[in-house]
Amino acid sequence: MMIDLIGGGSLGLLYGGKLAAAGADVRLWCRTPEQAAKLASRGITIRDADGGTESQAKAGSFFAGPLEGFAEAWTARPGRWILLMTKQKDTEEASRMSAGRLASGKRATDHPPGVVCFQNGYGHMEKLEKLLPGWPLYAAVTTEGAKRADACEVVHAGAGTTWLGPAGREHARHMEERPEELVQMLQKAGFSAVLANDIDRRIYRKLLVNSVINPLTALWNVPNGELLASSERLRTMSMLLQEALAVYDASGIAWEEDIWDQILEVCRATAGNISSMLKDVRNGAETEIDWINGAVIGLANQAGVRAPLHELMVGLVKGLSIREE
Ligand code: KPL
Repeated sequence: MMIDLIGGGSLGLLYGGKLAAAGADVRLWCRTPEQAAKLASRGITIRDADGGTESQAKAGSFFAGPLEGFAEAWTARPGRWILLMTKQKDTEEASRMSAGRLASGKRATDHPPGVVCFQNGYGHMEKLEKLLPGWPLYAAVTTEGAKRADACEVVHAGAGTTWLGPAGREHARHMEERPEELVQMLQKAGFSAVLANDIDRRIYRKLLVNSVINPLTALWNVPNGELLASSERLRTMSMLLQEALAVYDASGIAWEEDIWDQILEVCRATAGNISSMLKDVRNGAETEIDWINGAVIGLANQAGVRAPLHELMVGLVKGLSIREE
């Protein structure tokens, strides 16, 4: 099964490495030609949390190339699946760059490829639907923990589950892509992967978790578990959650009664971890705040209500990124 995987970050290396090691025909597209060259000569090493080798995709067992080459290579030899593992902004840019060529390539194939988005938050899928009209879009939610060590090496910090399911209004038109085969391939590669018919619900639930944990860990500069350290912190978290739940109610989006306990459980289970947003702030990288708390604000706007605390989070976290530069 040919899989084009876009993004040479922690998830791209983890999935690309394990899929290639399991025999999938992987093409890994990364932002810089330098990383692509290193991957082509060194392969991918996946380490376990103790530093041992969990698995390895040898050089030559997969293709690695710079993202500019993707659309041309895909048109010449279309793959079955495109897994998008870049940040939201890069995903939109890559899709915009490639959309025209991919669309002409798609017309030439019998089986339109499925596109799977692994990004946090909400909002990028709608943009993708517009850029790739009629493409079968999938969303994936994963709890895999991975940390990139260098261009070719990733630490698999914690095994999780990957849920994958059809998303987007256009989806029903194409069912030929057989997502169960991709799920089986992921399972063969050692992932706990599940085909979900309720992926929207999972995305909305993850949005609640991320919209509370991520900005606050970034602002307070603490690992996830430290959010539980004082009643003031818990109160701030609860206020953010209540505001998001009111937005969901106004938007007709269902939420689970025990969502507060779920958020506390994520803090406990990932107590020593640095959230992705804090990591970005510390690295001086652009954060996902527009797709997380910004997504809550977007839903509020659509429903004609306000979400001032989430607006405050966006303003403060963006201020943080600027200060770090
Ligand atoms: O998804 C996460 C993130 O950091 O983006 C959580 C669940 C908060 C774990 O760190």
